[in-house]
Amino acid sequence: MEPGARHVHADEGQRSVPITFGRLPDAGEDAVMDESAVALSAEQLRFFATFGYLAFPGALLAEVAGVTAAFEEVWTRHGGGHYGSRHEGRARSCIVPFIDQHEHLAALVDHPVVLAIGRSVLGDDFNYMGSDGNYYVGDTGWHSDGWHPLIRHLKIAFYLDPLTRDTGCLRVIPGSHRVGEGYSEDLQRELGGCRELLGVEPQQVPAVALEVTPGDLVCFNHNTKHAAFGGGARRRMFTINLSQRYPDERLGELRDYISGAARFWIDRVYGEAMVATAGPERQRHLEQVMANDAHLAELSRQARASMSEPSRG
Ligand SMILES: O=C(O)CCC(=O)C(=O)O
Repeated sequence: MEPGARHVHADEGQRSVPITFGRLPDAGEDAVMDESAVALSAEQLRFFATFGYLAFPGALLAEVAGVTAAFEEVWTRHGGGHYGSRHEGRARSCIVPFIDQHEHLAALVDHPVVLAIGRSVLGDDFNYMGSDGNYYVGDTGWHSDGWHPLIRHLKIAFYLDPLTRDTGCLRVIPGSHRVGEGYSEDLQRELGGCRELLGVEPQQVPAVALEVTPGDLVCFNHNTKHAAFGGGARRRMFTINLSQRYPDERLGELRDYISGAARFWIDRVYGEAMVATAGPERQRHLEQVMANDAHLAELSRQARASMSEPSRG
């Protein structure tokens, strides 16, 4: 196996077939990059349920060059930084939606690894919930991306530069995603004031540092506490957010979630390339959000009237 590549076992009838992410299988090899056969192992699913994150070293190795070129192309088309201005390295620049802007990046929603994560953790009918592209600057403090007691949301993060614990890699606090449990509720209350309440600097909070090289994927539950410390002024990263499909009686919660996107001044959740290039499988992961984002345009109009620029995150 190539360095960085990783075997994931998928159930194929009675057999458990190792699927190698990160490179195409050799001729005659058992493992075929047939997305319908790829799934996470039972151990990976249990790890994710228990600790709230998973790492996939080398899962996108074969895609790094194309993905990086497309990432830079989207930024160039947007003036190089936030909201059409240059990236000056003083504050995070952010584009939302991101992968939606480029056919090649939009196709990541159809990638076997992304489908495997989505289907295994969230169900075959999971929702694609949008994406951001970033030039991060410096530290990101501890936070959760949501605090969802019932509907599972996850983020897949693609970092395009090598990062270590002290140069801006993602850190996660294992088990912090478990809403309603004493440990995670304590963290929810205490992390914001960790100096006064816990007597430690944010970068000293016990956590796992998910060091990466390009081609690695990291994935975490939105509830999981995460942060990054020591990053430079142009840390390249983009995300894919996925969720369970919302049951009909909770569609109001889905619309509330979608309302949050108004701060990015967007009228629809998805960008043009994402929708225009969607085949039947991708459409399945777009349809629920597309049927529930009609209110976003008016909220974005209001946001444009009250904000000086779209949100940086
Ligand atoms: O890489 C980082 O600085 C943090 C990423 C993050 O907080 C996020 O995507 O929610």
